[in-house]
Amino acid sequence: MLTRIDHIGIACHDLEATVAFYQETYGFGDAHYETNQEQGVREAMLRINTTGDGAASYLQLLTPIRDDSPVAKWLAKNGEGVHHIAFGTDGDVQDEADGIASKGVRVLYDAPRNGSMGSRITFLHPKDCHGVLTELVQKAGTAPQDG
Ligand code: CMX
Ligand code: CO
Repeated sequence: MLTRIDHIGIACHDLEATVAFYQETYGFGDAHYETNQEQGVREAMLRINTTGDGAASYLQLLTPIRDDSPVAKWLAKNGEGVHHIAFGTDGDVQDEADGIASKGVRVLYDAPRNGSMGSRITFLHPKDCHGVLTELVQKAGTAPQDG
C-alpha cells in the first residue's frame, strides 16, 4: 500500500542557498546531504513530519551533478521548481510497481534502484500520471529481508 507522501522533489540551481531558504523562511531543521551518482544529483533531505506508518515526509532538494541527468534536462527546460512527488510504500516497492504497471502505467525501471538514505526507488512515467513524475519509495529497513 502507499501510506505516505514520502517526499516532494524540488529542482534547484544552488543547493546550499535553497536549503538556507527553507530553513530560514520556514524554520525547518538540519538537512541530510547525499550524492546519488546513478541519478546524477546532489540532494538535501529536509524532514517535515513523521508519518503514521513509522516513516516521515521530506522535501528533497535536488541539483544536477551532470549535464545529461534528468534533473539537469528538466532545469534547462523549466527552471527551478517542483520536479516530482514520491509516495512511500509500507511493503515491497517492486510489488507496488507491478500492481500499478498492471493498470497500464509505465514503470521506468525493471528493478528498484538506490534512493535517499538507503531507500529503494522506482518511477512512473509522467505522461501516464497526468503530467506528474511520480516516484515510489521503500524506506531502508522495510525490505522483507531486513525483518
Ligand atoms: N514532470 C512532468 N513531466 C515531465 C518531467 C517531470 N519531472 N520530466 C519530463 N516531463 C515531460 C516533458 O515535459 C516532456 O513532455 P512533452 O513531450 O509534452 O514536452 C516529456 O515528459 C518528455 O520529457 P523529456 O524532457 O524529453 O525527458 P525524457 O523523456 O528524456 O525524461 C523521464 C523524462 C521522466 C523519463 C526522466 O526524467 C526520468 O527518467 N526520470 C526518473 C529519474 C529522475 O527523475 N531522477 C531524479 C530524481 C532522483 C530522486 O528522486 O532520487
Ligand atoms: Co525523489
